This record gives sequence, structure tokens and C-alpha cells, in this order.
Amino acid sequence: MSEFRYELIKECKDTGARVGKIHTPHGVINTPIFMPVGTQATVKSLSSEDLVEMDANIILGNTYHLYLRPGQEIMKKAGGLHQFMNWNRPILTDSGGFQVFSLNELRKITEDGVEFISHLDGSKHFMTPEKAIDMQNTIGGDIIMCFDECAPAGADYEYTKKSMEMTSRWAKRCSDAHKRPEDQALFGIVQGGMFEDLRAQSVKDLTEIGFPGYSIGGLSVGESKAVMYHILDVTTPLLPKDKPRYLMGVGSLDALFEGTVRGIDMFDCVLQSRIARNGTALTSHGKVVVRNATYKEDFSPVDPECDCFVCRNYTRAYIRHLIKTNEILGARLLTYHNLYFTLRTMEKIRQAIMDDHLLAYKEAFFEKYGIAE
Ligand code: PRF
Ligand code: ZN
Repeated sequence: MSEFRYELIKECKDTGARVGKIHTPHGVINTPIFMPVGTQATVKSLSSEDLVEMDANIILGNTYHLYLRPGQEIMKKAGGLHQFMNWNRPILTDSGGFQVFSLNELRKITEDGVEFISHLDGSKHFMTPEKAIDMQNTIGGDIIMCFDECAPAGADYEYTKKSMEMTSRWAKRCSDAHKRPEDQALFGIVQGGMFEDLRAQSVKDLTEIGFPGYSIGGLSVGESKAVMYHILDVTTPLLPKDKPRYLMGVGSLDALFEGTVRGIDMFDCVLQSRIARNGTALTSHGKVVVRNATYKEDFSPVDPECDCFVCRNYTRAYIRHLIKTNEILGARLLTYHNLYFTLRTMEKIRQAIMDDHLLAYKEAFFEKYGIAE
């Protein structure tokens, strides 16, 4: 008996948004959810204790990176990623498909799989759908991903069609290769680029195989926000209502709202932690580039409306100093705040759906935050 289950709690009366619970062997995920990215078995600069303290529900790991380092043998000996990094809540792993395609110019795609050169030492590897699943079975994430091809930005119809069809065949191979369906939920990944009919075909192919959840890949690859939202408008309504939907690699504040109103349940993004490391904070009044000279003598908190430990105890001037002097604490404090702020915003979004005022909350949020990212 699979322990995985999506429970639909409430549908928004005005939009496609919904509140739900995903039951996993490591606990319940409240959706819509933002998932901090822990590519290399760590959310950069944070400990698992920090993530529990900020009440992160679920984090992400990457098969590609963990396959190269520390490698499958170490992962096996560690007893999986939960034990390895002392994180006892849910984990989702990406299959490595996207990472192989985005990190590697030196790759060769065939029906069988992808040959690529390690970005670390130049060694040659061959990744297949079966190997990607085997590695994810070893990592032990509660939710794992099919091995897919994310077509490059601007790919034409013919290329995108062939790529999507191969992704569907790979999805079947992944489903057949999956050895732990009882405690790991394998999601299919919808591809099809910016073409409505290809998106529809992809959904049809994947739902025929049947998965406990569906991811939407191939977005935020260089297209405009308007195009991305349009593809969501035509794709999410085709997906089964009783399964979770995950929008891969998307999680700017405006996309969290716009994705939620289009029926997305799960998001992840490196933005929050990446901009933290170069000195930018996300606040209730928009982005604050703490690194700027403007904040040299600003002894107020990063976000006066935030109650995270960073905002309760440290000033913009201090964090600016840390960032300017390349002290690792600066990156850590801003990463903590940015993730905390994003997680609290998702909490408010869930509450707003429950209270039937999502659109009013969205408007009020952006009134203060500013529309532009
Ligand atoms: N496929 C996979 N992972 C991803 C993507 C995808 O298309 C994206 C696209 N935004 C992010 N991460 N497997
Ligand atoms: Zn804060």
C-alpha cells in the first residue's frame, strides 16, 4: 500500500487555486508549497536544523549532482539522503534531466539516453531513464521525477514534438524501472514547449501511463512571463484534479501567485538563495539590495514586517558589511530571511484560499511589493 496521497482540501471560488495536503512517508506537505532547493544535499549555507526552525515542509535534491558527488555508493552506505543530511521531512529529487541539459554543452541525446561530460572533472557518463530512477531509488526521496528532456528555449515545433514524444517514451521506461512505488511517488513531467497541442499530447501520454503526480517542465527557459502563464492556462486544466501539480524551477514571488491561481500546488526556485548570496533581500516592500551604499548606516531590520531571527536581531547595515567583506554569515542570514519570507507568503496564500479572499490578498501583496520582480 502506497503511503502517498493527495488530499484536496479546498478549491478557490474565483480562480483555479486549491489547498491540499500531500501525505508522504516523511509527513504531510501543505500545498500550495514552496520547496527550498538543496542541490548538493544542503540548502546552501543552512543546516537541516535551520530549515526545521523556519518550518520548511519539503526540500529538493538533485540526482545529477548527487550522482557525480558523493556518488551512488556513498548514498547507499549513508542509507539515503534523509539520513545523510539529517532531514526527516519530505524530500523531492529532480531526475537530472534538466541539469544535464542546462549544465552541459558537451552532451549527446539518443533514444537510449544522454551522454554527457561531467562539469567537475571532464569524465564521460551515460544517463538513461533507468539509471536516473535507480539513483533516485537509492537517494530515497519521497517524491521522484521521470527523466525528461527539457527542450531548449526557442526550440521549433518539429524539435519540440520529437523531444516531447521521446520524453513520453522515457516516462514509460521510468515507470517500469521504478523499484519503490510503495514509498516513493514518481511524477511524470509534462513537456511540449510553448505549443498548446504538444502540451495536450504530453498530458494525454503521461496520464495514460498514470502517475501519482504531474510536473510541468520546460517553462521559465527564456520565454516571457505572459507566454509561461498562457501555457499554464491551457495545461493545468487538462491535469487530473486529484493529483498534485508541480511547476518545476519556478518560484519568483509573482510566479508563486500566478501559478497558484492557475492550479499549481508545488514550486521550487534557486532565486531566493541565489540573490541572497549577492546581497539582495526579498521583503514585503519588494527587493532590497542590502549590498547598496544606501544601507551603509541603515540600522533597521532587513524587513521590519518580518519576524524571522535575522530581522529580529540584525540590521541592514551589519548585513551589508558582511556581504561587502565576503563574510559567509552575510549569505547565510539573507538566505534564511529570503526563504522564511517566501514560506510565510505561501502560508498566507493557503490561508487566503481557505478564507475565500485569494484575489484580494494577491492585490494587497503586490500593492506593497511592487509588480516588477
Ligand atoms: N525538467 C526537469 N527539471 C526541471 C525542469 C524541466 O523541464 C525545469 C524547467 N523550468 C526546471 N527543473 N527534470
Ligand atoms: Zn526576516
